[in-house]
Amino acid sequence: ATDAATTGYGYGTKGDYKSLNTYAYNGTYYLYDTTKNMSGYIGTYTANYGNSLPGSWSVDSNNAFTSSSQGADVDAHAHAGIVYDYFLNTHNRNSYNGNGASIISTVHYGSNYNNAFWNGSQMVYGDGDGSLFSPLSGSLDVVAHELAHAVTEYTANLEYRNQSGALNESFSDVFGYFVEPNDWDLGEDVYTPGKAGDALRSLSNPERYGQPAHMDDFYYTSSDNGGVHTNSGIPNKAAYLTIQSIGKTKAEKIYYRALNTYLSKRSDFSDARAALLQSTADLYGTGSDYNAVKNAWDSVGVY
Ligand code: ASN
Ligand code: ZN
Ligand code: CA
Repeated sequence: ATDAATTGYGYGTKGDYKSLNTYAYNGTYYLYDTTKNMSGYIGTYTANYGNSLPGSWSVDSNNAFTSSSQGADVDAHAHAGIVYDYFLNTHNRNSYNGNGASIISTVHYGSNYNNAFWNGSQMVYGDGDGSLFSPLSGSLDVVAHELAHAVTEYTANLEYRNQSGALNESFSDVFGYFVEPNDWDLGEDVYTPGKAGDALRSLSNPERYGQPAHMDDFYYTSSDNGGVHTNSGIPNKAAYLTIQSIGKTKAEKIYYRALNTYLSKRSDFSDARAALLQSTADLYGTGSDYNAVKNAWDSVGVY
């Protein structure tokens, strides 16, 4: 019987060809990537349109994951690898726990499910209803957003409510940008597949999607854990202004250091400003970069 890491291929939800790290076992091929330098592995499962987690391994009989129903599996597996590589190569962080933990994804969760989430142990992706969303693993920035929630949980552990929750959301969006920096939008690849040019959120223009971009417009609500997906627009806009000013290469180091070193459970927007300023000072001194970060947070009314 064969029992070995191997390379397969498949097509993503958009029909794009992707090489896949798979594993052959007794004549079946698994979306099971053992090629990373981690104690764990990257594994992709399917819930088969139900709600049990993790579900069953995503497998194929000939290592060609080419059927249209396998597109979500292919994308989740390949995108998880890309996000893993990003944190290792850019931040020297080995998986979300910094210690090589396995990265598990489940696709085909539920029926017409218009969301994706980190459940504290793994990532979960719906297929969308085909109108509001296409299969959510098809978006690299969505996958990065969800895995960044895991990184946040193991670092600052920002409490998922009110301002700390909006920061938690914002760091996930900002890492979504850092992993896929081709535009300022989040989720554009899977949001309203029948409509071009829109997205779930925007870092550069939060207002376009109903989010505030300044403390004057902070949204007080008891829903969504105190508006965590709304008020994230404020720190998102500060991140956009920072990146515009000092560039991605410095900004991503600053954001990671703030999350990993300075922020904690109850941190609020003011604490984020202070944490990012301290991180900037540590890494790049108190000159023009420091002033750019200060100006960004001044612009959104957070002091
Ligand atoms: N997709 C959402 C998110 O990651 C799910 C949630 O509300 N937690 O923020
Ligand atoms: Zn989120
Ligand atoms: Ca994007």
